[in-house]
Amino acid sequence: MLSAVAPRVETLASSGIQSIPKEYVRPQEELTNIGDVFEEEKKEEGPQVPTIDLKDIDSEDELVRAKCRETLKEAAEEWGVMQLVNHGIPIDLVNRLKKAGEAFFALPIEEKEKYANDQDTGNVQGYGSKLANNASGQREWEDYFFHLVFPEDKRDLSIWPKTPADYVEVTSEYARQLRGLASKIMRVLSLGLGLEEGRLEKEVGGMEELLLQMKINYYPICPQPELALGVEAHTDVSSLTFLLHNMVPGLQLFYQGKWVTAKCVPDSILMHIGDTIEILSNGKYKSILHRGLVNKEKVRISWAVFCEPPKEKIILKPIPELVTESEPALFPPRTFAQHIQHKLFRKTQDALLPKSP
Ligand SMILES: O=C(O)CCC(=O)C(=O)O
Ligand SMILES: [Fe+2]
Repeated sequence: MLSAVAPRVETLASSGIQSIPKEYVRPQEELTNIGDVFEEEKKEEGPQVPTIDLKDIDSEDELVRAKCRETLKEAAEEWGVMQLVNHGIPIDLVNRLKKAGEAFFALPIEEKEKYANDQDTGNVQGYGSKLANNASGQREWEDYFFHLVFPEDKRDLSIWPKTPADYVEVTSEYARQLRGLASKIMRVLSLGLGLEEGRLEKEVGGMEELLLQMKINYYPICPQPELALGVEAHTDVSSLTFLLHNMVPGLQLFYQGKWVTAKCVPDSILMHIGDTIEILSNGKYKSILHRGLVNKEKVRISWAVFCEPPKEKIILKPIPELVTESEPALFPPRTFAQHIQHKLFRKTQDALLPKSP
């Protein structure tokens, strides 16, 4: 049995190694499609992640409003991911949030270790590095800080960073504002399915039960970025995920059989439709496969907020009104916890299957 204490990728990265340990090297099939992320980001040809302007989402003018909402709905159906601009969250607040996260990660590793989580005892909140999750021992090139940020009465402020001093205030305010944006988006997505505007919000637990979990992903510089991934390919299990980053490219989306690199759009928030809404919408809205590349020049940091339904209280399944004879339910009923288990199980099974030549 391997020790459960994961080494910090930051420690490895700053040790001056020229080649990365084999646990970080992706399998052969994957290595063929990992390119230089700066080159990839420059590419103008081919499909691009849609940018959705939310300026008119609540316009008094019915036609203007409808047009804005339609573009959001179409992007959710076609891509399941989009860059939101004019999202209503003050840019100054976003910048303060990023500064706070950067200041925390700028602390010496020993300081950050005081916040280390303990995955063995189920203490998932805090500073950590992902343990290898299958028999092959495969690892990702990142460290992270993970904690619940909303609803406020479910937070455990004792594990939040005490440095910088404004971390709690700024992160709390961002979470509050993001919770409002999530409601707004879910109203539009509900109407887009021909449902009452409050329906998706209710299906995922409403103000009391929908949990906002923040994960600050810290991707150190990597001496062999063509061999590693910051985050391996996955879909988010959340209802919605909101993502900020420090303007260093890395995120790729698997669209129409190809990896598309997300451009860095100033003052935007990238939003994913997660599995939860894909299931509720019976596949009408997509949860897109994505991954993160690393590079050898710049540290990348991203702030993901996963809006998650409660683990056990809600059974997720396609909303009955959306299931018809010609469009049967594409997903069996499962709790959120069961859904996560099911994905893990499938992944383990896949890892056990012999690889095709
Ligand atoms: O860092 C990124 O851009 C993506 C991170 C991600 O997909 C995740 O944390 O689920
Ligand atoms: Fe993700």
